[in-house]
Amino acid sequence: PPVHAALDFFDDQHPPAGDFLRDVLTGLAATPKSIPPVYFYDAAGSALFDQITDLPEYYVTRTELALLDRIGPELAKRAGPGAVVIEPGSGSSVKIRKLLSALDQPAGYVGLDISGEHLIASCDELARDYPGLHIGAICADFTTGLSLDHLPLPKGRRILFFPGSTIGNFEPDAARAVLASFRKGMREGDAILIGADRVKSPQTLEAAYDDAQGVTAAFNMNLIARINSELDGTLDPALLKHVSVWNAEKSRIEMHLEAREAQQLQVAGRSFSLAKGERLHTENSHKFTPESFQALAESAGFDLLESWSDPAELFSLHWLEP
Ligand code: AVI
Repeated sequence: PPVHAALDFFDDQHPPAGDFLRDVLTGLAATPKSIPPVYFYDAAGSALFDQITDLPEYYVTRTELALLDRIGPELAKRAGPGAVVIEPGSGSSVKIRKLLSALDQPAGYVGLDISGEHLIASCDELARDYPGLHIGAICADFTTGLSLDHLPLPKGRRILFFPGSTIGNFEPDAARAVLASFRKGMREGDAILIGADRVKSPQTLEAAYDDAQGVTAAFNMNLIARINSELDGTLDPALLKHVSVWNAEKSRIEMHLEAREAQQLQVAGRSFSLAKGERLHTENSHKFTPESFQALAESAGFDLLESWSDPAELFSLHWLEP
C-alpha cells in the first residue's frame, strides 16, 4: 500500500525549491555577507537541529514542552471540543502529540511542510496512534500563506499550531507578513497557538546558541559543507569560526561564521574574499517581551487573548484570534 494509506488526503502544492546557488552567490556578494537560514535544514542539518533541542544550554524546546504539559487543560478549554489543528512547518511530533492529547476530542490534524517525504512519514505515524482523528498532509511553503479552501477538512474550529519560536527566525517585517498570511486563511472563531522565545540575559542566550559540545557550531558549519559539496565551493571550515552574539538593539541572537584569517574562496567558479574577522551572517533568532510580541500580533491583525510562560519566564505560548 502507499505510505500515506492512513491519511485522509495528501495535497501536494509543489512548493518551488529554494535556489541555493542563487541565494549563496547573492549573499556572498552583499555587504555584510549573509546566507539565508532555510538552507540549514538538509538531512544532516535537521539531525543536528534535533540534537540541539536536547542540549543542556538550549532551554527552548524542553521549556515549551513542559509548558504545553502544564497548560493542557487550559488549552482544551480555550479550543473547545472538535477542533481541527493545523501545523505550518510541522516539525517535532512530540509537541503535536502533547497538544492533541490535551485537547477535547479534536476532529482533525493537518500537517503542512515543505518536505513531502518527511511530512507523510510523520503524519502516517500520527494516524496510526490517533485512529479517530482525520489526518491530512499538505506539501507547501507556509511562508507563502495557507491555502485550505479546496481541502476536505472536518468541520470545526481551526487552531493553527506554530510552536518553537520559529516566528523569531523572521525579521520583523517578514514575521508580520507570515502572521498576516496565516490570518488570511483563517475564519472568524479560529485561533493560533504560537510559541515565542523571551528576552533574557545575554549570557543565557549566547550559551543557548553556542553550546559547550559544539553542536550548534556544527549546525552552523553544515552550511559550509553544503556549499562545498552542492555548489562546488572551496570554503575551508578550519578558517571559519562559529559565533553567537546578542544584538540588544534588534532584540535578537545572531549566528555568524567569522573568518579566522583573510581568505579567498570560490563558489561555482566565482571568487570572493573574506577579510580577517569578516563575518557571514547565517541566522537571526528574535526574542520577545510580552509587549513586543503583542505589538507584532496586533500589527498582523490579531488580538492576543492569553499568554502563558514557564515559572522562570524563559518562553511563552500565546493564544491569538483574528
Ligand atoms: C528553529 N529555530 C526556532 C531555532 C532557533 O532557536 O532560532 C533554530 C536554531 N538555531 C540555532 N539553534 C537553534
